[in-house]
Amino acid sequence: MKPEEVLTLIAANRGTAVCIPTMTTAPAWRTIAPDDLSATCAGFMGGASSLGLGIALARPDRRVIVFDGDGSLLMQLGSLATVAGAAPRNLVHLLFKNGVYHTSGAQIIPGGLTVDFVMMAKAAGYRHASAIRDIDDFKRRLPELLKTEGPVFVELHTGLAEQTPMTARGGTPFPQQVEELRAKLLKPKARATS
Ligand SMILES: Cc1ncc(C[n+]2csc(CCOP(=O)(O)OP(=O)(O)O)c2C)c(N)n1
Ligand SMILES: [Mg+2]
Repeated sequence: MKPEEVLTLIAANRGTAVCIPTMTTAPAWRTIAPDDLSATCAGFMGGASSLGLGIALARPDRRVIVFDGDGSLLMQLGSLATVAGAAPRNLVHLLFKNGVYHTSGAQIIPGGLTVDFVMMAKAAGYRHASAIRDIDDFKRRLPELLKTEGPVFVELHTGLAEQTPMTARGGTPFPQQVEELRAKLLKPKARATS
């Protein structure tokens, strides 16, 4: 699957979900879904699901969709147990499995494409974990996956993105993204009554 096609389908189906892109999904998402409810996990390999978990726990009324990288998840495998242990019903953890550290030069990740992240997520305790290899299958299953009780994990077999954060630099600085997301998500505080 082309990551850009996957992201385009997510943009069409996400509704009011908060999205957390990282690595090569970040520049593509900026183009496909500008100004939406999202915060990019930049630089912190394996941090996307933790960022998503925090938002999911703070806002159980909203879906949170994490777009993770396979090299990043390998670096923070413990995050699977953290997410499963917290058991957020509204979290969807999508893994963009391309077999390489594309952002840093496309070096092959440990195990290449053979690592079975679905088994790992299931073993950690995710309520649902499955793999998708075909874009038509993804299109068909996505609406249901976004409604499934989480934590949901999906290993998406993708090719390489057209851009990486190194070839397409820019984007809103992280602290500003957080401020903007906070402003959009926070309801005005109830005024104190005397
Ligand atoms: C601890 C740490 N080591 C190395 C890096 C450098 N680095 C930045 S992105 C990246 C590769 C990310 O690969 P992956 O998560 O598979 O995402 P992809 O680029 O393939 O979308 C690396 C090694 C880093 N940011 N942090
Ligand atoms: Mg990768």
